[in-house]
Amino acid sequence: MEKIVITKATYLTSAVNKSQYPENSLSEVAFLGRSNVGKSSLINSVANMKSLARVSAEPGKTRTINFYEFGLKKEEERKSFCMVDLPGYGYAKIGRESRKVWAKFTEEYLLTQERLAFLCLLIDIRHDPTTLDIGMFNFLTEHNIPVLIVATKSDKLSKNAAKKQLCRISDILNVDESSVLPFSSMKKDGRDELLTVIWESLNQGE
Ligand SMILES: Nc1nc2c(ncn2[C@@H]2O[C@H](COP(=O)(O)OP(=O)(O)OP(=O)(O)O)[C@@H](O)[C@H]2O)c(=O)[nH]1
Ligand SMILES: [Mg+2]
Repeated sequence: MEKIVITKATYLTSAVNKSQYPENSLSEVAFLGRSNVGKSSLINSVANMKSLARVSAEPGKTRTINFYEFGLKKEEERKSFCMVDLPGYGYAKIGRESRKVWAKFTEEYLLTQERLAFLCLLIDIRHDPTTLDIGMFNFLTEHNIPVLIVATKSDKLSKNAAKKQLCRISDILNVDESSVLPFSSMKKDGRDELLTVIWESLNQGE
């Protein structure tokens, strides 16, 4: 099958409320998950860029909703869309007030953005989904937001251990094993698969 290539990857804008969202009509794919799970790294690895999105070993790096415009090409067809990096949740060290504010603007995004094609919920492949992850997953499905589970940092486990843990993650979230995509930003595992899912989710001619 013909590969999907990236023709464009640029930072658009950051927002903490709806009035600051970019003024375009592009479909969006959003990334949500615990702080430090690898959301910003995933965006960089898809873009083939080192620091399009800021990455940090310290959790709590991304504190606004960040929008990135991507162009894709497959054979002679082109599509464009936005990747949306949402602030991580579950980071204990940030104050309760900031946590509330982040939760509020993330929720506003999730509940009002009509152009959201689907959302990737990221889970560290080394760990079982936490209560927060499960709560988030239930929230998304209750609101009919299409979700793809992405199991990040797959390079940190052996093939066998990864397979076992993918099973556990899908069991705990009660989804089909095929709907959990293993991903490594370091090794770029899962990158082509994710691009295919994104491509299929976008309308033609966009
Ligand atoms: N080995 C490995 N490390 C990764 C991978 N993805 C991310 N990391 C590391 O995990 C840490 C956190 O990555 P980020 O991409 O900043 O995580 P984030 O989810 O955006 O975090 P917040 O912005 O704080 O919510 C960094 O030290 C990354 O280098 C991966 O696929 N493999
Ligand atoms: Mg981040």
